[in-house]
Amino acid sequence: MGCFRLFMVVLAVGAALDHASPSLVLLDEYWAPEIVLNNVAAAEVDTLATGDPSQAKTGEVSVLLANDTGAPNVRFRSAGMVKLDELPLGDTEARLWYRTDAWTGVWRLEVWVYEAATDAIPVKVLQAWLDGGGPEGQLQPDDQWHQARGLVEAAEAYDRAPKDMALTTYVWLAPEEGWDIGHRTYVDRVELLVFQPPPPPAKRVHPRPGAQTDGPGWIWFEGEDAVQHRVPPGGAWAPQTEADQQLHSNGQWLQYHGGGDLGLLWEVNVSEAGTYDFWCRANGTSFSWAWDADAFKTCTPESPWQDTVVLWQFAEGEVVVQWAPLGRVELTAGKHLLQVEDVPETEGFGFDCWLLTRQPFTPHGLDKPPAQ
Ligand SMILES: [Ca+2]
Ligand SMILES: [Ca+2]
Repeated sequence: MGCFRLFMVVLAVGAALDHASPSLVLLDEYWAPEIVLNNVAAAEVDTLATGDPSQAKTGEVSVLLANDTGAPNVRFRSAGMVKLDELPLGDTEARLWYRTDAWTGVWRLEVWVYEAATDAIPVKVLQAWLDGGGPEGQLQPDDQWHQARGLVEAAEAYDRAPKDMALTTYVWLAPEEGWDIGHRTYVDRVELLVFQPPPPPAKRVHPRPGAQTDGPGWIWFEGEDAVQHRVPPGGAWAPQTEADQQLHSNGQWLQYHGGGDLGLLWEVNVSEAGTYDFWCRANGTSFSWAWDADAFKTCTPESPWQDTVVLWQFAEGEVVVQWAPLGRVELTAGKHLLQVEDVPETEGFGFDCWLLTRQPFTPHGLDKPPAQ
């Protein structure tokens, strides 16, 4: 183990910190030193008995490790069970709280497990070099509580250990440096934190101006396939992840948040003249629309929006996408223009898709009317 390795570990941890999930606590309120080496004295500390709550960082109990010579080297029996397949390598961090008056070594935290079918004695499956926050990962000897952290990697028995069963666990604190420094060092809450990788980001959806999907008696077209619009690029309500995109027809909508004089225009090619029910899937906003040279009609948040899907929730509200029936429209065969104006200037809007149908239609998310 060298400084380079420790440095890499610290870098990787910093990059992953934003996506931590709840942790698996291995040691906190029960400390049972089992193997004690290198002249360390190890004793559970019950702060209710000592009367000094500062001797524990979490709860009431910690452990005190003390050396006059040697180094703090101790294996604990752990109350926490571990399932290795819940601790993905590269996405799991080991953490512990420490408070030392003088020890400036570096600890390697090892996780040992016991599984009788595999080995007759506990074996080492995981390890992490802990960055104590001092120079080159050393502990900080200021007698204050600090957290030491390190990414977990496989140790020698990892490959043969069962991955899908809960295993009796041991935690070994092994000193890497810092020999023959007299010290008193408290340790509390040893835990493993699993990072969740960031969700897959949204993929680019390229506009196809004038595109439409024709079924028997219906025409479906996407908001984002407008033939013209006065909507700036970007916009705060664009889907950010693949999961966001799955809530939008064609993975996108034409949206914006804040801005004046915005307008939108779609074109459809009607193959069969007739009377169509006209539906809009949007965010429940107000807007005016007109087919060709017809008079503008108005949709408002009070219109009968339905089939609501919540896209994002914020402290001050939520963004939804939902369907609204906009009445009937008589269309001849051939090309027709749908014009939308009067979208809100200060509140956001988003148009996901439109439907013209001569079939009965009950909105259900992204479901198009039957193909037959
Ligand atoms: Ca504790
Ligand atoms: Ca869409």
